[in-house]
Amino acid sequence: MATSPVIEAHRACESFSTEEKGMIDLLVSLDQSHLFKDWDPPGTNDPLKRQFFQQVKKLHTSYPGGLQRYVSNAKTLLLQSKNGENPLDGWVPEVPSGVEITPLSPEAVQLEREGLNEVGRVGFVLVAGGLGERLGYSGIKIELPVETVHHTSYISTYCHSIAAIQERYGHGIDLPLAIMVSDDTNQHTIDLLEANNYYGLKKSQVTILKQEKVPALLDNDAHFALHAQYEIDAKPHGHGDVHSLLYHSGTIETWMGMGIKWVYFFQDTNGLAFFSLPAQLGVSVRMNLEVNSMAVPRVAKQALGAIARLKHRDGIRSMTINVEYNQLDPVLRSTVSPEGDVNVPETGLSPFPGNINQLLFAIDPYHDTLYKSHGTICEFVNPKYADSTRTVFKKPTRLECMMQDYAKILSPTANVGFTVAPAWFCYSACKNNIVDAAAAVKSGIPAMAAYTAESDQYAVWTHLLRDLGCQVKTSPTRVIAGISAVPSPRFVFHPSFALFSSELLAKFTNPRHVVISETSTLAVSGNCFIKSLYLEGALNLDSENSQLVVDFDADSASVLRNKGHILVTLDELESGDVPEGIDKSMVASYVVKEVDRMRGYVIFPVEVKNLTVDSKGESYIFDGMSLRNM
Ligand code: UGB
Repeated sequence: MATSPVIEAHRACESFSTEEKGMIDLLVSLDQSHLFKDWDPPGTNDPLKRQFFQQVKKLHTSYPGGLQRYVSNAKTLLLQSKNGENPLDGWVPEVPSGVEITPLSPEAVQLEREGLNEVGRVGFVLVAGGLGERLGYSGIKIELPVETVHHTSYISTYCHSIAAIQERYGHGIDLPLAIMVSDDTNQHTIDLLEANNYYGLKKSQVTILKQEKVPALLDNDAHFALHAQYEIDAKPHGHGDVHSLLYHSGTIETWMGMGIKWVYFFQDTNGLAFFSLPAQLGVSVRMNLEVNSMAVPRVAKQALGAIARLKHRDGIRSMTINVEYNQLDPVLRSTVSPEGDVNVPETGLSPFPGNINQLLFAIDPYHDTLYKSHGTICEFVNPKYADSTRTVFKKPTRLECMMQDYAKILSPTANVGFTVAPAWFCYSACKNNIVDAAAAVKSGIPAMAAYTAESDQYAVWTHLLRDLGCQVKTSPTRVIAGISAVPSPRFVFHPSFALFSSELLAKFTNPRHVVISETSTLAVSGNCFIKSLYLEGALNLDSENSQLVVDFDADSASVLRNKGHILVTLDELESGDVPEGIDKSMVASYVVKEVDRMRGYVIFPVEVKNLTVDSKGESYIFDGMSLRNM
């Protein structure tokens, strides 16, 4: 008679500790005996068996309520999914009303001004545990370059922005940054921070919170999947883990003790994440919001969660929350709109704005809610079924949770709102690989790719400088690998120079005397001021301490002209048929990297004027092509 895998497992581990053997019993009690099939006899592969028990212990202790709770939650949610139950059943979506911001309008300027009084009391939370499967990058996403003139990474942009906020708007508080990582990103993130001296922050300002994974599920009975014989297949549980980590680590309590008043959540690859923060803060202050989500106009079916007002059929309950894009269409069809999520003809946009997961919470109510809920956020499951009876999965699934679903655990009286701004001002993430992005564009959906993210990073300054009165010309839209964007001019402004729109006025002191051609690149870092400048090429200004004033003699007809940067597509690079002005040998010796393949081009610095002022405290005027002491 064949012995059961469980008895075999106990035999296979006869010399193991009571705790390890207890893990066998735990798994058996949860109907997971299949995990012990074909275990080797005692003495064979014992280290692997021990690793297995360590993994089970970690999965058990890191999930609130342990694996019993995980399996029980999974069975409930899988049954609801099998039965086709709509989690939004009983709720009717309505177009929500939030505060719309037109950047640089008098109202937006006023909101930004009010927000700047508060921005020095913000604690920052970067969720960076995701692997970015849609993007398909081999490293961690926060190391990716936001732009490829100086190759500034996302993490560098974020940390230097926080350092700049602290320096310019601080109240003597070392502004804290919590980074949520996962096993996939933890070590790499720490190595990156260490190697770069925490990008202008003190090590003590940065808290790393590691989210743990959850078991992948094979079927509706919540049987765990194996990755290898002695290893459970474990998958990320979603960015919603951030709330329980902030609670259990005591981070929010510590931040309150430091005088922090706001908590700002943002994602790993949005280089525009800080532009709208002051105005968003201004809205929160004015409307006394405990939760304020940043949103952008959204094309119907775009893979952005939609902000909607849901009213329950009971006539009593209502809430303003994020409805994931895959849920919005069905709930609309089954309630108020048989066509589902469609664009309004006049605007070409869905009436439901897109959530960009830049969430601003007032810290006091957040702390109170965390205290009550321990940061546990409602979960969901999204199995892809392989059969019509909805019993076989195409691949193992798992329970997940989302940080924006925090709004669902608030009381109905909580003051929750949102702020909408155009995407050029606050959102251009790098989420999709180049092939999927091109396919999205064909369907009229924004690419959200490396090329568009980089171009939008430059374009935000074009918008702001033009509004100031500078003459900034733009290159025509260019299609590269099926994705269209405006690649230049390129502005690479370090946060030490300028961060928010309202800061530009003091930096460009005579905007009518600033003329930038469509192919130019202007990179500025530190204590620089631009009085007048006629640029047709590339200029790099850098002054750490002393004041560098660029004052082109407006009467002279001279222009700072050089070959600047030249964009070469990978097709041009491969064929050798490169644009005029670039030395073929420079291109021929270039080794194409992964970040180049992600965007479909390389930007070559062919001729760049560099003006770097040392830290001797001298001031310079840049006059035409010469540099002289004041
Ligand atoms: N992340 C983690 O830190 N841990 C995880 O387990 C998973 C992710 P995605 P998603 O703004 O475009 C969200 O995968 O979840 C981090 C919203 O749900 O890029 O598909 C990860 O590192 C959706 O409503 O996005 O979609 C990254 O920083 C929509 O608005 C962040 O979480 C969409 O974002 C987001 O992860 C969007």
